[in-house]
Formats: sequence, C-alpha cells, structure tokens
Amino acid sequence: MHDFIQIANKHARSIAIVSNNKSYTYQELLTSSALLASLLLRNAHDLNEQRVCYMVAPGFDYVKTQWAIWRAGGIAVPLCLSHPLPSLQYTLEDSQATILITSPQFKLQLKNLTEQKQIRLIILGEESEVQSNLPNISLERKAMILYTSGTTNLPKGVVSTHNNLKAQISSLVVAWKWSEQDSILCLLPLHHVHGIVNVVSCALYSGARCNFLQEFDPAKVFEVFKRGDINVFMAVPTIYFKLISYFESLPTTEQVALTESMKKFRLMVSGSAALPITVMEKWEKISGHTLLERYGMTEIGMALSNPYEGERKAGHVGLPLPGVSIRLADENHKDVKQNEAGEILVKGDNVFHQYWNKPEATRDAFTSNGWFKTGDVAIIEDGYYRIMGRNSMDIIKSGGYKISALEIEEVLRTHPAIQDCAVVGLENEEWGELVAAAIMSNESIDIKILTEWMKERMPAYRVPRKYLIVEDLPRNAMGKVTKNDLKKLF
Ligand code: MCA
Ligand code: AMP
Repeated sequence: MHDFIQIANKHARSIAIVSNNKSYTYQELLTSSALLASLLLRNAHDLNEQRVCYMVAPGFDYVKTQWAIWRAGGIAVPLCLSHPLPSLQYTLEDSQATILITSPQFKLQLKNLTEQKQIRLIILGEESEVQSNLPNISLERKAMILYTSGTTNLPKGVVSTHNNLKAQISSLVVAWKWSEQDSILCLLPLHHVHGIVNVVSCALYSGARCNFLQEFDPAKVFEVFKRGDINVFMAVPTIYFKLISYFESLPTTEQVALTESMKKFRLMVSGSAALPITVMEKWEKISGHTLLERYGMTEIGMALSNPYEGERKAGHVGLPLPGVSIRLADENHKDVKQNEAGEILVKGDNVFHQYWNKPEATRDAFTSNGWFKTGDVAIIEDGYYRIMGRNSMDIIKSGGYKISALEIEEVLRTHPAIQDCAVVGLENEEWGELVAAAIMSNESIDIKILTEWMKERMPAYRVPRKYLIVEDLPRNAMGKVTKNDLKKLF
C-alpha cells in the first residue's frame, strides 16, 4: 500500500481513473480513500486485519474502497456483483467479515444479510472527516482474500499479503513495460486477480490511467477503442471470441476504421484460459496485434508469459516472469526429464500466504520444501512452456472463470427430483469449456425450470448449459464416476 501512496503522490495531478464519463486524479483517489479509511476506523487506530467485504461496481468508488480498506489496516474481500444471495452469504460467513461496504444501489439486497450477522454496513457517501493518523501497514500484513473454486466442494479464500501483491504487480510492470503514458480499459469483473492485479493495480502502480466499462459489451468496447485514448488491453479468450464475432458483423468501412485504431495500441494480452489458435490468428488479422498470452492463478498471480519483445508463440505461455521460479515435477515432486510433461510448481514472493482458516488445505497445496502445486500440467517445447491440461477433471474453466464440478454436483443433488449426477466441462471454442451435467432421475425434469432453480443458488456462469438424462453414470470398479467416459456420452 505504501508504494501505491507514494506513486499516487508523485502523480497527484494526473488522471488515475475514468469512469461513468468522469475523470479522477490521483489526488482525488488519495483524498477520498483517506476519508473512507477514517470512517472505517471511527476512533480506532488500526483495523488490525479485520475482513472488510465490499460490493461496489467497477470504477472510482471501487478503487477508493479497496485503498481505504488497505489504508485502515483491513483485509479487502471483494464480492461479485452478480452472485446470488447464497454465494454472497458464504463469502461473508467464511471470511468472518465484520464490515461490509457498498454503494446505495446494493443497500436493499445486503441489508438483511448484515443485520442477521451483526456486520457493520457502510453505505458509500457517509464519509465526513479525515483522521490525521492512518496506520502504517507493513508489507507482511494480509491484504486481500479472493475466493477460488478448486477440488473441494466449496470455494476457498486465497489470502495474499501486501508483499505478495507487490511482487505480482511489479513483476508485470517490468515484464510488460508499463509506464505513466499508458491507458488501459478495464471490463473484467473485480473479484478476481486478472481485473484487480493485472489491469487496475498495474495501471495505478505505474502512474497510468484506468478507464472503466461497467460491463462487457462489444459495441461499447469498440466505441472506446475508436476514441483513441486507450493503448493497453487485457481480456480472457471468450471476450476476444465475442469481439471477433461482433467485428465480423460490421460493415467493411467500420471494420477498416476499427483496425486502424487498434493498430495504435502498445499491448494486447490474453489469459485466464487457453487461447485457441484460431482466435489468436483472427485477432491478429483484425487488430494487427499478436496477442501476448500468459499463465496465472489466483494463488500466484502471473507466473509465465510470452515475451513483450521477441516471439509470441501460439499455443504457448512463454517463460517464467521476473521473480518467479518454476519447476515441472512428477507425482513425487521430482523434476521431470527434458521434453517430459510435469506439474507446474511455483515459488516466489508472488505466491499466496494461506487459504483462509484452512491450515490443512494450505499444507496440502505445497510440497515439503515449499513449492506451490498448481495442479496444471505443462511441457517445455523449443524453450517455451505449453499448458497440456490439469491434474483434476473436476476443475472447469468457462468464460475465464474457474468452476468446481463438485460444487455444482452438490447443489444439483439437493434437487428433490435428482438421485445422482456428474458434471464435466465440454470443449467449446467460445467459452473454453461448457458446463454439462448428466443427471439420474425417475421423474421428467423441465430443464428450463431446473436452470432457473440453479441460478437462484449459484452464479449464472456456473450453471450447466447442457443436460443429459441417464439411467446410470459410467463408473469404474470402485464405483467412481469415470468422467472421461461421461464426456463421450455428450
Ligand atoms: C455467461 N453465460 C454463459 C457463461 N457465462 N454461458 C455459457 N457458459 C458460460 N461460462 C451466459 C449467461 O448466462 C447469459 O445467458 C449470457 O451468457 C450473457 O451473460 P453475461 O453474464 O452477460 O455474459 P457476458 O457479459 O457475455 O460474460 C461473458 C464474459 C464473462 C464477459 C466473458 O464471463 C467474464 O467477464 N469473464 C471473465 C472472468 C475473469 O475475469 N476471470 C479471471 C479469473 P442467459 O441469459 O441465457 O442466462 S482470475 C484467473 O483466472 C487467473 C488469475 C488468471 O490467469 O487470470
Ligand atoms: P483461477 O483459479 O481462476 O485463478 O484460474 C487459474 C487457472 O486458469 C490456472 O490454474 C489454469 O488452469 C488456468 N489458466 C490461466 N491462464 C491460462 C492460460 N494462458 N492457458 C491455459 N490455462 C490457463
């Protein structure tokens, strides 16, 4: 946090954020975050790592809130704007939040939740006076908890310290040559690393400008591109896919104008899921840019990246980023031989501190000598890493979101008409993987009604898009569902 404040002071008069057609300077960010930090503290000196959840739309207020939590000594826990009540409740409870900050638009939705749990509810706009002494926050202190789905049936809170965030951000700032001249468009959700670290934090760590779009809409994205005030863009493959489809529907004159404006960009990056080669090639044709593909994870920030200068290889994720150590290992955590595939193990200041309140899961995530086990399998080909897949079939990546098959199965099994089920990810060019569920039921099930029922219980991006009614699920001799066989049934 200290670095952010120093950098903001240095660039006090420059524009830091553009949102809702308004520009805000670094000075405004400093002043507003100090005001809110004071309200958070009331008369206390330090929040001492209390968890502060916040549900605020992307834009100036979001960043102001995040900085205020950090400046008051709290741990920032962002909530997803589109999550249904049970998911929000889970995050509030699991993080043991004592404070929830939100904007007036979400007040009604959250009021009951905070009253039940006796959580202090702060509505933005209530700030009044600045407390002169904000605490000094050391780098070792915990800064943020982000929830990530994995091979357990409920999401785990990934705790990062200020030092972890500093390492994640500064590595990218160096590798991708960020500068105060840069101006990036943020359209990613701000409860995950991609939007929070790679886009917003890297920009503000460089004295650059971050322009917010409230949500993804291809027409609006291209409108912003045409204005010519953006030079850096980062997104997940699904977004590039959708932009290409929209571009192809435009008249030629419009396409030519857009291509001209995109050619002027400094950098375009793809990540969070494998970038299909077809998408990379089409994007190159329409924008003049070879997308820089990189690989990361909530627990480690970014680990591997194609070079900023030098060849960006399709289907590959490049080399370790500055400050990040990587090994490819077998199941005994021994280095694999050259040209053999192995699990990616990671070490460095970028690696997270712990899973919140889960010492066992934290221990299991590391080898005995401290390497973080990603669960992703890679190989080195001609000097570049290539991701081959994952150790677990139960992790699905759809639209850039990590989704646990087990979590969906657990919810489906609570439906009165479902006896058993199994969820898999089906390869899909647009979404990366499409969530699909095979269900066993003695009754006829209306899929439309089931979908609505699921949407009340989990975020829309986790809801199965394909169903198959089966009499039995394919199983091995031990009775375990064989998901590879199940995929074939679809
Ligand atoms: C939404 N829809 C889907 C999915 N998601 N259908 C199939 N599969 C999906 N995964 C459906 C909706 O239900 C709806 O249909 C319709 O698509 C439009 O929904 P909407 O939410 O408006 O979709 P969108 O705005 O087009 O969203 C697509 C998106 C979004 C912009 C690609 O998924 C997104 O922002 N993804 C980025 C996630 C991200 O930031 N991941 C980074 C994690 P209906 O109306 O029928 O319901 S961090 C990470 O992974 C690491 C660190 C890393 O390496 O970066
Ligand atoms: P998350 O937990 O949401 O941070 O997602 C991290 C996971 O996304 C990684 O473990 C990978 O499986 C996947 N991922 C991220 N970037 C890439 C990429 N460029 N290619 C393939 N998979 C990726």
